[in-house]
Amino acid sequence: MAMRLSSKFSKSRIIVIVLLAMSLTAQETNIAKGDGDFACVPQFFNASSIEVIVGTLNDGNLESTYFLDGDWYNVSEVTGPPGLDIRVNFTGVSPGCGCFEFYQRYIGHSQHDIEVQIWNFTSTSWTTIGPVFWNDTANWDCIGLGHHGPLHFFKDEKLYARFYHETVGHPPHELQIDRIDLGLVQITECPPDYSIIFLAIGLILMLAIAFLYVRDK
Ligand SMILES: [Ca+2]
Repeated sequence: MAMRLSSKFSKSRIIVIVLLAMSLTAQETNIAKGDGDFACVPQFFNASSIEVIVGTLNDGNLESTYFLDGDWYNVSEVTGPPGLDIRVNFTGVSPGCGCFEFYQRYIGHSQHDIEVQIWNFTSTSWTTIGPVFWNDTANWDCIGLGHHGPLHFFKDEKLYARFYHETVGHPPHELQIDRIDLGLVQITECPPDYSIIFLAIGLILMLAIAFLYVRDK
């Protein structure tokens, strides 16, 4: 039988069958990666609380951070150190990949910056994920939580963030924030990886085509 199979198949026919099987597996591999209509769609969470630990609250409240509407949460630095400490807590969030994003304007100084930090439940310490630089023009910042699912940032569906000016502050400096949210792709809701299943289907189809070809000859 093996001799008969090899004698009946030209190289070009074998290549066509193999390409067909590879095409099937490649299509599903793309789906598993999250392309197209099957992509993981991020969820956006508003903060559940915001509190000035260090600094002077000039204007705004929690609701000010819900919408991009010109209603700003506005805090001035103090001499410190630290010069500023604003806690932003999220509840009802499950571990996932994503970013902490906010629309802000930092009226400060080019040599000052504020760090965005997330509470690490594993090390029980703050982890710096990125800076907020001085800028006169409001802009979006989206600071990633990590590439592989930062599970240590989540506990009991909670995540704690803070804006922190570690060094001495300057009272005329202000951090103004119009919107804050946490954008997450929930790991458990991503499409399963069907690659292995479709690889098997592709191989079975290839063998079936080969069988029919030999039988009909
Ligand atoms: Ca607002």
